[in-house]
Amino acid sequence: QGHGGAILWFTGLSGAGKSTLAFQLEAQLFRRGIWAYVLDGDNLRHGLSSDLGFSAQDRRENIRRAAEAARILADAGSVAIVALISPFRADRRKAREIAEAAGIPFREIFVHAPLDVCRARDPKALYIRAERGEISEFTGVDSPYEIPEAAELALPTHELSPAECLETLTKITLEAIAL
Ligand code: GGZ
Repeated sequence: QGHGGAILWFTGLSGAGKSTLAFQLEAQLFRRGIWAYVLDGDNLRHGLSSDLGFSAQDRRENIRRAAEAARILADAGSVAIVALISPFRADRRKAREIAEAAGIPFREIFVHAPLDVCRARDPKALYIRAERGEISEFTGVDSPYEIPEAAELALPTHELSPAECLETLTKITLEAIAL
C-alpha cells in the first residue's frame, strides 16, 4: 500500500503562484494519505541557502541544494514539491539529472502567468522595489527567466482556477508515484 517518492519541480516568476499551489497540493496529497513536503525558495533562503544571493552562480547553487534535499526526501518515500523560480534551463536540467541518476521520477511544472499579471499581484511589493532599483537582479526586471522547453506540464494561473490547477497536479503526482 506504500508509495514511492517523486520530485515535482515548480518553476516560474515571482508571483506566478508556485508557493500557493505547492502548499495546496501538499495538503491535498496529505488528505489522500500521501507523504509530501514542500521545499519553497523563500523558506530555503532563510536556512539551507541563507548564505546565497541572486547572482546566476548563487541561484545555481541554491537549485543544486534544493535538488539534493528533494532527492533525500524522495529517497525516504515522500513526494518532494520544490517551488523555486529556477530561471535557468541548465540549472533545471541539472536538478532533473540529480533525480534521474537516483532513479527518482522528476516532473517539471511551469507555473506561468505573464509578467504584468505577476507584477499586478506583487504580494510583497518586490516588483515595485526592483523597478525603483531597491532590489537588484530581480527575475523579470533585471535578471532573465528562460521559458521551459522540457516541462511535463504548464499551468497558466491567469487562465485556470486554483481548483483546476490542483486537479491536474494531483493527477500528475499520482501518475509519477504510480498509484
Ligand atoms: C528573484 C527574489 C529576489 C531577486 C528576493 N530575484 O516571490 P518570493 O520573493 O516570495 O520568492 C522569491 C524568492 C526567490 O528565491 P528562489 O530561491 O526561488 O530563486 S532562485 O530559484 O532563482 O534561486 C522572491 C525573493 O526570493 N527574491 N530577491 N533578486 N527573487
